[in-house]
Amino acid sequence: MRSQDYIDLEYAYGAHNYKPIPVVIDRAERVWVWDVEGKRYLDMLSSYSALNHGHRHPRIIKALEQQLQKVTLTSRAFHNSVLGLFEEKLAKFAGYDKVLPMNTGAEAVESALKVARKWAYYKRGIPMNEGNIIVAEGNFHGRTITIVSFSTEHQYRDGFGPYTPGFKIAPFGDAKAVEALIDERTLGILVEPIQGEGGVRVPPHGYLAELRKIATKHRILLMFDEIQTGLGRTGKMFAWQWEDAKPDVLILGKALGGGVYPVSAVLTSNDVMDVLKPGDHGSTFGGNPLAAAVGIAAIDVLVEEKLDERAKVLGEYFMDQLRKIRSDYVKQIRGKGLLIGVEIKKEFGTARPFCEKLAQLGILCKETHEQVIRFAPPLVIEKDEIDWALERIERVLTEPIQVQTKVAKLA
Ligand code: IF1
Repeated sequence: MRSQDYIDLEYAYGAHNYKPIPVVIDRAERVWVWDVEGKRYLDMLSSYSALNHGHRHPRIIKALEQQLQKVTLTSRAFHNSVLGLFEEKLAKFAGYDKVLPMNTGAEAVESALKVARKWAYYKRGIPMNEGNIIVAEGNFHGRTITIVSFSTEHQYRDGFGPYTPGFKIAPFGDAKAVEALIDERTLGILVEPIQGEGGVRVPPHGYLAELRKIATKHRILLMFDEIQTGLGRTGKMFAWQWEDAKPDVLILGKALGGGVYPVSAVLTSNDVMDVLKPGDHGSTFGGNPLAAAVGIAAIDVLVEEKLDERAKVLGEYFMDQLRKIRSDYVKQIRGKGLLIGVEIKKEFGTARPFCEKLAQLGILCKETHEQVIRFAPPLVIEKDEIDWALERIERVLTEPIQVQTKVAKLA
């Protein structure tokens, strides 16, 4: 079968909820992937930052293979011989008392919202079922009905109502606007330290620290969704460390599974997590032995290979080199560590054609919010591989491009 055959099958039998770049990946190793025709590509999306360790990291594969020979799934009806080890490692690594192990990012966000609400009603004296949480305009926290209920992106909400109440929207990056929205029923603030899907939007320095002060002052929970920014991606193990703004609730996912398995978690204090009593919350796969084994290896590799430091040094280099490219198309280059966005001026159409051209030259990346090319390679990338990419990126950003405006939405 050829690439097109696989594409046709997905079109014939799969939901059309994505418009993928027409590349059919068949094999992957570290930062490289090969399509079914054997063409090689440099992965600069990392499955939206779930592949910080690169594809099939040997230590993570080894941990997975060893656990596969023992036990894969037990449910939480019983204990297993890996979960406690993972929870201890993760809690100490991130600096929290307790871990709530889940699977996908959206599940972890939903779980954090439940724990925060329960804490508000049972420990903070907010009237039962009356609490509200302040979120940011341009947020992305997943695709469940509650989460899209507070999305500001029309397409993510359209047709999925009625919506879950109890959320207020503040402009991203403006701490004073957040404080102005706090009322006697506000129980928390939920933001991404950097908005990934929002277009790699980095808030003004001091925003996170300001939110930390405001949450402390009003005795409400500061919750950071670090599903995309966490685990080394921005040049620190956690993006909050850029401002020393440690949240009350930290939400992790994606790379916590080492690029081989869905692993997510909510981390917080005993005081907050203790509101959960047996039976209050759960998940068939949450905290399963395979997830725990992979999670342990993912943390070990992050620490021992200093992936956060690599992201900082290589990200600064990558961004500096990108800024040296003289391109009429580029409006702004922004980001932190190896989470980088190249914004294309609207008069030159959307970022999509640039991503398609980059794919033809062997680079896999994806547009976000129409105008932004997102570069987020695995944190194990080497400098010479970034140089290999820069040559091609410079070509695409300086050669004539077929201007493609936003495709008219179906009526
Ligand atoms: C899609 C976006 C990225 C996330 C943050 C929670 C989740 C995500 C900060 C939910 C997931 C993924 C989802 C995927 C594409 C991708 C994405 F474009 F959608 F927004 F990365 F920016 N918090 N992001 O980034 O985690 O349930 O997916 O495990 O839905 O298209 P999940």
